[in-house]
Amino acid sequence: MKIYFAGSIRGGREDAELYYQIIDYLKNFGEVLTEHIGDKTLSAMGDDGPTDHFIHDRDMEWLLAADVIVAEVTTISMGVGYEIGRAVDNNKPVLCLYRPKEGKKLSAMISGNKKICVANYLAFPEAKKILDIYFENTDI
Ligand code: 6IA
Repeated sequence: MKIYFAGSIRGGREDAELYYQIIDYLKNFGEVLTEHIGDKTLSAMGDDGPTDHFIHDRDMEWLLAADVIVAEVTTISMGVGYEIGRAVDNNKPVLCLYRPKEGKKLSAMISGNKKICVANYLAFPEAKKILDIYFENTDI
């Protein structure tokens, strides 16, 4: 199974360590196409390499090749929101992992979309359980 993991880059890298852990765990279920999202050396500038056109086209190719999209959506990221929208448009199953915070609410465009599965959690151990249940019960 091909898994596209989406997480904030230019939206902020404060959860980079968590992305790394989730990606590592996702490898139990299939091939993760986007391992670089968990690269702790990657800064919020996220442009230390290819051009933006290259990044967009390559990521879209991976997204369209993926069987499932798993997104960590706590850190607000325009790119992650865009990827989720494109995934839904292309009938890909989408699981969003979200850590609720006092005074913050997930975008209604994500939580209000019936085609998107949103799971709230507090920390990585709980995210692992969510992934176990999701991949056990989802017919992908
Ligand atoms: O708006 P954001 O930058 O936060 O969007 C993050 C999302 O867009 C991620 O889920 C990625 O799939 C995608 N994305 C944005 N920038 C990059 C990127 N930058 N590389 C790969 N995917 C990206 C260059 C880093 C590279 C040199 C390792």
